[in-house]
Amino acid sequence: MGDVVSNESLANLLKEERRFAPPADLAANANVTAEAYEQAKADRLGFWAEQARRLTWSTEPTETLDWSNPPFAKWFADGKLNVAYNCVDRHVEAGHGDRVAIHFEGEPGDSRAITYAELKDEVSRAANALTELGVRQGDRVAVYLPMIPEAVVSMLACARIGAAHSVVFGGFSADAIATRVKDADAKVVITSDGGYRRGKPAALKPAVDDAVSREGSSVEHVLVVRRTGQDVAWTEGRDVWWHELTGRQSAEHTPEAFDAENPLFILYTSGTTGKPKGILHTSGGYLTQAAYTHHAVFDLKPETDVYWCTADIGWVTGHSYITYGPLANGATQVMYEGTPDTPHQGRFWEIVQKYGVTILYTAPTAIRTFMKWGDDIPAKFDLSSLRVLGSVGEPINPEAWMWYRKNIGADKCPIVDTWWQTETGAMMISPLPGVTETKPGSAQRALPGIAATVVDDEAREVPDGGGGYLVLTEPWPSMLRTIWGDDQRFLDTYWSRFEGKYFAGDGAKKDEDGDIWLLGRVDDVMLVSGHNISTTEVESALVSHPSVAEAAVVGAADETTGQAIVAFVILRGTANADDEGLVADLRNHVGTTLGPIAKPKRILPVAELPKTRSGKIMRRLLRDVAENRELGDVTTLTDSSVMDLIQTKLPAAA
Ligand code: 6R9
Repeated sequence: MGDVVSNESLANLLKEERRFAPPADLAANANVTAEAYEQAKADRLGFWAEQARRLTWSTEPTETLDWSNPPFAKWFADGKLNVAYNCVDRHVEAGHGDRVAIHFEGEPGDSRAITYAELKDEVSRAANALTELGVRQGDRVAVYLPMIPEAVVSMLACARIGAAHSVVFGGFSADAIATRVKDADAKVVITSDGGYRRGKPAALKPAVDDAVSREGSSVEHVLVVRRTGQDVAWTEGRDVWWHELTGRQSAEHTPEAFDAENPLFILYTSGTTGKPKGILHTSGGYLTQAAYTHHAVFDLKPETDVYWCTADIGWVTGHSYITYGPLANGATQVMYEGTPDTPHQGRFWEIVQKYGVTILYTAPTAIRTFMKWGDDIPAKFDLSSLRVLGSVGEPINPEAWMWYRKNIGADKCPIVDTWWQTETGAMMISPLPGVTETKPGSAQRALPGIAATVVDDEAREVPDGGGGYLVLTEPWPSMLRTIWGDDQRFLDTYWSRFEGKYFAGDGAKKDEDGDIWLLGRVDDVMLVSGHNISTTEVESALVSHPSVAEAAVVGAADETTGQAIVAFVILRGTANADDEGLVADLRNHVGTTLGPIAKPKRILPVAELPKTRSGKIMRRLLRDVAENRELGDVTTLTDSSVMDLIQTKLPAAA
């Protein structure tokens, strides 16, 4: 599967005719206009060299890109900078020390505003603390924390001393921590006693204790933030309280300049098989693109905007669009610890209202959940401060897009559907809010300075209207530099499918205007009676039915058709799961929307779908269920009990 995405089949099942022009006032005052595309096209490297000047360099780079040993890129290689200085100190020096950097909202309702001046002190103390623990430039530090300001402070403290961080999702198990800590050879782990999740304190330190007590662990110290006050086991000599250690440090710390290619972080992506890949990002190029895209795609005005990205810090979205992009740009942002339904289903909208959020960045999975909860919930809050809405993580179904625009964006806010990956480091394909006439469900076109296209099996660029594989055809500043410790796997995974092009692993099509529509991972594409059908399109067709809140579609082995389409659906409030007529109705609805070939063979109503912590549906687990196989690796699931529930739905070999 996956290497057979042909032109005529994948493309153009779904017709979407709706168009939304940018609001006139936004367009008139936009940070970035259509000219940027022209400028970058005329001189791509010159364009990025200019964007690099958004940063403050101790030594200005004279060389933009060194591509002498592709695909191992060096950007701004002879430049030197300190990433934390760029995210914090320089804003204080520019007179913005009193500006709030982070409005922290804890799940239990505690809140804290941290100004740039305070952030500078905290990051400096933490940098001094890590230095006291023996961390040096080039070392690795693992971070296993809830969504609290110390997560951002920890990342910046590492950056400040030139050490690379490796953030591990607070929801992952001891096994996941152990393999990641070992692979990165981390010296220190920063964790907390626990965090608040669904109204209760949830312990974190026991998983770290378990992971670092294993044989051969490289970890010398565990630095523990006190968040919940719950009891923790303590290993003398190894464990250190954050508040004690940072409390006795000086708030002065002179940031040292490091090479642009100094490693900034490693972030592990699970992938579908094999051991997690440690994606390596470096400093100057990464920060340039994170800052530029945050400025351009959200039209950020640091003096007036209140920005909120709802991602977890353990996901790349949290790295680039909570920590690095917004802080490099001097933004004021909201950081929320908990879940969207604690203590009630209007919590997100209450937060938007409380802080006057102007830019909201969230994921399709969250939007579909809000749709399921009902329009009346956001309607109770004042959301009039919002002016730009973002989406990331999965293709956004046109129905969810329309709901987001209408119910959250008052039918006026532009939606920027941003396609990118852990590997790309920053946004690559997205509308620009003051420029693009948006189309529900399309990420549209490569950002200025980025080269993306869609190719067929033979690496030929498909014409407008065609479908195939998404590839990136020119290096970009925030590209991954390698897979930590495994250059060969880096080459094999991304650079060997199509010569000289980066293979993203996503299916995509181009519409008649040349705009790009993402169709999901190529591993998920189904082959039914010789036709490639994208899971995304069948799911979008199902979600466009008034009874369906969410859908996950997989291809299961089938004797006659090769694969048969099996759909798992979550119904909206009033729909009845035992209603035979409804299932027939849904099947016909897909038939009329996409064509008879796309009709699911089976439709199974379920209560929940298996998802990763970043909200992506784990289709391979559903495929295991649909094919009556034992489940594969479930360690990156948010909630593994979901699979038990789904399996009981499925009588063997139905
Ligand atoms: C940022 C992030 C990357 C994969 C990517 C694609 C999917 C992300 C998307 C999208 C369609 C979008 N993806 N954004 N698909 N439209 N706007 O999610 O990184 O966790 O590494 O996932 O997510 O399949 O290849 P990561």
